[in-house]
Amino acid sequence: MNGRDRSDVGKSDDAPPNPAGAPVGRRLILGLLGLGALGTLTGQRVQNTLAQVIGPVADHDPTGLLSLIPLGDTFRYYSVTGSVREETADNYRLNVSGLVDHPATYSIPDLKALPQTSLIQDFQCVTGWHVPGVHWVGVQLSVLLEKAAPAKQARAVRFTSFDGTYTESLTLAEARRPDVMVALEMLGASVTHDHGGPVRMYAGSMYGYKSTKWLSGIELAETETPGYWETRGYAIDGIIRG
Ligand SMILES: Nc1nc2c(c(=O)[nH]1)N[C@H]1C(S)=C(S)[C@@H](COP(=O)(O)O)O[C@H]1N2
Ligand SMILES: [Mo]
Repeated sequence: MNGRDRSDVGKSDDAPPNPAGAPVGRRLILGLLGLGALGTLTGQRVQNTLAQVIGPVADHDPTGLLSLIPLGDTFRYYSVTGSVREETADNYRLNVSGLVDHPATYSIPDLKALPQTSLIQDFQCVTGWHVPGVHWVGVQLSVLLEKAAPAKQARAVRFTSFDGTYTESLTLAEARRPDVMVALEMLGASVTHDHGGPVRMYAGSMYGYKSTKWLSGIELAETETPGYWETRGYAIDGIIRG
């Protein structure tokens, strides 16, 4: 990585006083290169939390540029794969399997026939950007779990993506939180392809990497399996604290 480690976090400018006066431009650039600049832009609290939870900073924005570019409170597009096939509302299917009494396959109309939950809640990526007050509509994961009837030994829920690569997990207890949903709508419309549509996870109260896009499978298991980013250093517990 680019010299950012825990020891850099939170220091906005650790250069010693220079009586001759360092050129402002150089000092500014040095500051921006340090992660401290992110702390200034997004709040020390976020920065500290990030340092505790993640340690080395967010590799899905290795240059830090996506977060630093002042795009305002908007989503940044992320995919760990080059291109993802388009699933239409007609051919989309979601499989619920694993340690359950009632495995099932849901089409979009099947999901829409279930009770819909509407939620207004923030989205927060570990790289620093966040979108306040996003409107989400979908089916609470707890509703699907109830229908699936998890076996006694089931303690975790694993998610797969039809991008063929991304995976995630939640504990069964996390999966049952009321703000964890299989989202069909976000930002006032059907979830777009770029946002992981037609169906993505929204794991509220957790960092964005827990919210699997292009959701294809939900599998009950005895244990969590470290997901794509978790095998690359992220905490398996993605709950936002502080
Ligand atoms: N399949 C898949 N899901 C994913 C990701 C990804 O790369 N692939 N990135 C995660 C991360 S780190 C974030 S912050 C959000 C980004 O959602 P967005 O692309 O709608 O902004 O999706 C999460 N889910
Ligand atoms: Mo993220």
